[in-house]
Amino acid sequence: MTNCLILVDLQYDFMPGGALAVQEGDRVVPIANHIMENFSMIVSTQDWHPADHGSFASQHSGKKPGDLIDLHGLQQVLWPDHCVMNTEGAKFHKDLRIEKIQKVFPKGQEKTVDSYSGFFDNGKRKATGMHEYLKENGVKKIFVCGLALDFCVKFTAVDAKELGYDTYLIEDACRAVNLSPGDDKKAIEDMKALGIHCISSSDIEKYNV
Ligand code: VGL
Ligand code: ZN
Repeated sequence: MTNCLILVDLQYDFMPGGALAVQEGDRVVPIANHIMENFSMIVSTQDWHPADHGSFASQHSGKKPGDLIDLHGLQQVLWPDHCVMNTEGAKFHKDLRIEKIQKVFPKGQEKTVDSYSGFFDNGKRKATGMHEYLKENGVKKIFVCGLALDFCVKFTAVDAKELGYDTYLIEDACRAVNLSPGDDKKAIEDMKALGIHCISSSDIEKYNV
């Protein structure tokens, strides 16, 4: 049995100064590097959008970031342009030990649908291949950390749990967007209610067995 660490979107646009900055997002990088020491299997997601992605407020006249729209049948929060493929903002933080990542799963390339989870787009229309990959490698237990807690981290953990993995969320190795105050706490409560274990990085060795 193999345990796997999933790093979610540790990219410049989610760091302070980035296009969709998450408060203290950069603090996660050294914590993630430290956690990585405990895993033989590590994968990562990478938010990777075309410049005209439908989740960008810039693509909808009269709309601004934070507005809600219907995007081809799904409710969509509009974001500032971020993580445009092959731009600086889409790169992983330079301090992240990327050489330890076995495989990167890009997501959000299809402009008609957003993709918060590392497993599927938000309409569950297409899979990224991550589930296949983890299955092939005999993974049963998944640990998730990264950015942002209340969007891509949560969606990734929820799908992992639904797909049958024993799922652990490493709370101190995440930071939230918090569009509304308290979204971080709500995300944790929602995940706990689904049976996702929410733990601290200092306890990894207890669970990573
Ligand atoms: C994310 C909003 C839009 C995330 C990605 O990584 O949490 N959030 N795209
Ligand atoms: Zn995005």
